[in-house]
Amino acid sequence: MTANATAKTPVTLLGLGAMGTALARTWLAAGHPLTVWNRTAARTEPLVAEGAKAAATVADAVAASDLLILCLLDDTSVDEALKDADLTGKDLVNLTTTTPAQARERAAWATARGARYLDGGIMAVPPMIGIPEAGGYVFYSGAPELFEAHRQTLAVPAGARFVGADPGHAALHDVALLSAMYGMFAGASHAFALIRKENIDPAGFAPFLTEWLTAMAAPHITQTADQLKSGDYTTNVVSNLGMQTAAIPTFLTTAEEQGVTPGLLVPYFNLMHRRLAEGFPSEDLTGVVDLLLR
Ligand code: FVH
Repeated sequence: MTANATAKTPVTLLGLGAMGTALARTWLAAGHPLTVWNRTAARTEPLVAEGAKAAATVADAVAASDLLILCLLDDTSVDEALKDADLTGKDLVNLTTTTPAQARERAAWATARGARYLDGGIMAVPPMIGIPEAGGYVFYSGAPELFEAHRQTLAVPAGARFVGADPGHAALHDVALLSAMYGMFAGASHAFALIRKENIDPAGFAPFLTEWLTAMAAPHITQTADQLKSGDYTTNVVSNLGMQTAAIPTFLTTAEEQGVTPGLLVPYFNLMHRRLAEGFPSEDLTGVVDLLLR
């Protein structure tokens, strides 16, 4: 072990899937003493060759460091991995994707076992880990003092963004952003389907789609946030609900002409119609947000 390594916080990482392995390599490269455990032990071998210690059991892994980082498949795998572990005095950082309620339950579960708890939601795919210019980061929430204590270590693989003391908020931010992403992917799928049977090169069409979505995204998101905060959905409206709803038949008829099901868009259009019918033609699309709340 080098002098540099002794100065860095020892880390134990449980879970060496695609993401766990990418995370592990960054802590090794940064000189952190790293102990790894994985259910399928063979996955530890490449990392051992790069300088990690492999723990044969979860108990050995937990005993090796005060800072334990989990990157497992789901909440059930966390249960299975840690069911017999003694977590007294440990700092637990759980990067496993969960729901906000699961994160809150896990925080209470960890506290009852004598551990401090921080939850994380990873906003990156494995190739972005350890590459600052790729823009990946991790949302953290839970004990603020725990985040501060480990901020530097946590920032090694990707940016670290703390979003509050409620342990469910990292998961909530994570799922909210991913849900928006899937909505955008749905729109892009519909657009590609519309041109699919024509003599239009998808690769030539792609930059138009990217440019349009990029130009629309920031103003729409900022405006929605401002209007939700003020409660006035008619401020600074550029394209009002009445006008936008009037264009819906064009979108539906074009889909029919192109032999494309409008199924991905119809639920959104229905909410626009509903808000219009409730008497808000001068609003932006922000009223749809309220209609989504049950
Ligand atoms: N990969 C990605 O693109 C996304 C990016 C955003 C964040 N997610 C979340 O990160 C968690 C881990 O994802 P992953 O990519 O590493 O997933 P896998 O490659 O499938 O590896 C899964 C690991 O979990 C272990 N595991 C599964 N079940 C159990 C269990 N019952 N007990 C103990 N360990 C378990 C599995 O072990 P093994 O199959 O190798 O034995 C892997 O180590 C995840 O929450 C993503 O949503 C990734």
